[in-house]
Amino acid sequence: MSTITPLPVLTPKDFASDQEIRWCPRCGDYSILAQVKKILPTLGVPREKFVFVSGIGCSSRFPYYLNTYGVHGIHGRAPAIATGLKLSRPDLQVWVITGDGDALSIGGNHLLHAIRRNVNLKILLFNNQIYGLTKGQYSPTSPQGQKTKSTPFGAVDRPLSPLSVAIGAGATFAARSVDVDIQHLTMVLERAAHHEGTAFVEVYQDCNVFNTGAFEYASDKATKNEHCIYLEQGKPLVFGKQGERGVRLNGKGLPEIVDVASIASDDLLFHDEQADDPSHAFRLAQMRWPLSPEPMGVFRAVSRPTFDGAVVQQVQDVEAKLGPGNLDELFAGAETWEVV
Ligand SMILES: Cc1ncc(C[n+]2csc(CCOP(=O)(O)OP(=O)(O)O)c2C)c(N)n1
Ligand code: SF4
Repeated sequence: MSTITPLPVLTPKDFASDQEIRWCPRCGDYSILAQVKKILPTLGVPREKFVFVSGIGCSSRFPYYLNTYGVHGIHGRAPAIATGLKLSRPDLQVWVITGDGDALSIGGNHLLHAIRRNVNLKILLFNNQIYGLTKGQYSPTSPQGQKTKSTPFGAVDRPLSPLSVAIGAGATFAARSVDVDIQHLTMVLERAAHHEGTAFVEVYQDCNVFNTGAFEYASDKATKNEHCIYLEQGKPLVFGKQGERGVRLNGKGLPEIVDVASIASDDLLFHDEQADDPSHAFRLAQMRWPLSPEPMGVFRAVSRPTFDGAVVQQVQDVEAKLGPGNLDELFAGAETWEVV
């Protein structure tokens, strides 16, 4: 007779490490860490199966502060390191923590390919629209005109939208939340944690030292409903204190703002995160404050085969047909040469 030993019941405290936290007081990173610690014990995954992989930046110090396995990696390379880890140890739940500079400047290439391949990773991009660790240079998400240490007269180039990049690369899960919007962030993190494939989450994060207040429009409880559309599957896109304003598509297929009372409710744009075609999600990702109300929540959640699943399957199929491979034979095989 076999006995099943139940997993110990863990709490957020069990996921706190003994490391001294080096973020500035009131940095938005604290709130994100607290919400991640809150959801980890609820996932039914043994603590030793979690790995947090990061690059370089303030946000990338995250793995030190969790009592899980972790890798503080190389600048921009966290998605590549995490891909290798997930391929060699499919039993692990692998999270990537990155910043807007880490993921989209030096790491743009690596981020794209992890998403394109649909590697089973949860990628959290802390977007503070600035390089925090190196003391306030502009980043690929800094708005045009922003004055920073490296753009003293204002940034002249146009910023990237992380969600547009992710959806353009074929993200099977793409979402956005805000560091201090605790309930919303918790919901988004839980959804990401349960997604099979790359779950890409942009978290607006206040760098209160070098770019404070950048996301006040989305974090101020009193006014955020007037600036943000909280996406719900199958529901119309509405916003405003009482949901009195909404979005519909005009004759050119572009979103326009309408008074909900003035049109038939069927004419509003309805959210479909499961749409096979990514156009709807991409259109939402293009809606950015202050030009338009900004969507928050899950933009896209579709099911596709994962890269790691496909590779593991391929190895099994080939081994079943040809037997296990032999690395020594491969290295000493006919197709080698000597450099003299
Ligand atoms: C190869 C290399 N190039 C540049 C740097 C300098 N550097 C460290 S962190 C960073 C940017 C971090 O910005 P972001 O990812 O937005 O993180 P934050 O500190 O804002 O959380 C840069 C350019 C580095 N450490 N290594
Ligand atoms: S510099 Fe900014 S991002 Fe870095 S720890 Fe301080 S407040 Fe946070």
